[in-house]
Amino acid sequence: MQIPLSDGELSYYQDFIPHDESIQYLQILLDDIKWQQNKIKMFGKVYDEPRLTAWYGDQGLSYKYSGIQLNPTPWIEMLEELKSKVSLLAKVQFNSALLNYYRGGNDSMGYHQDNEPELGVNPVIASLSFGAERTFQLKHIRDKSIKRKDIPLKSGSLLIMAGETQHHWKHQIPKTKKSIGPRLNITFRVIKH
Ligand SMILES: O=C(O)CCC(=O)C(=O)O
Ligand SMILES: [Mn+2]
Repeated sequence: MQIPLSDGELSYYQDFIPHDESIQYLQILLDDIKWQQNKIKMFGKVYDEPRLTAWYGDQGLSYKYSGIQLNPTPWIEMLEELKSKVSLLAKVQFNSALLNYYRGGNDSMGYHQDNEPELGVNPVIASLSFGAERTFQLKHIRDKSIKRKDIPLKSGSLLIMAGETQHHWKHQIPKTKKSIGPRLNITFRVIKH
C-alpha cells in the first residue's frame, strides 16, 4: 500500500508476515544473530549506541556510518529466506542488511538519512519489523510546513522507502516511556560495488 509522501516514495505492508510467525522470527533471531554494541561519537564524546546492531551481507561488502566501519557477517538461512521474500516484493536484489535490536523503550535511533555513498542515488530501503510496535517518524528536511509523518510499525510489517525519500526526508525511531518489549528491525539494502 502506497503512503502519500511529497518528494519521496513510501509503501507499507502491514501483514507482510503473519503476526504469530513474526513473533517466532523475533525469538529465533534475537538468539541467533551476532549482536554488537557499537559506539557513537557526539560532540567529541564516545557513547554506547542506544540499541544493538548487526550487519549481514554478501562476502566483500562493507559499510560505514557515523564513523563505524562494519564488515558483514555471512548470511544465515533464516535471513536469506527473508531477503528473498522481501526482494521479490520490492523487485530489488538486496545484498546486505543492517539489523537493529531495540531492547526496550529507552533504545532508539535519532533522525538521519540513509544516504551513505555506497547506497548510490535514490536507494530502495526495505525495513522489516518484529516485536514491539514502535513509531517511525519522518520529517521533511527543507520545508518545515510539511507535517511530520508518524507510522506505527506493526510486528510483521514491511516499510519500503524509495525514490528521493533519502534526499528530502530524515527518519527516526524515538524513545518511548511506554513499557514495551523488544523490537527487532531488519533494513535490507543494496551496497554498490
Ligand atoms: O528501526 C527502524 O525501523 C529504522 C532503522 C533505521 O532507520 C536504520 O537502520 O537506518
Ligand atoms: Mn535509517
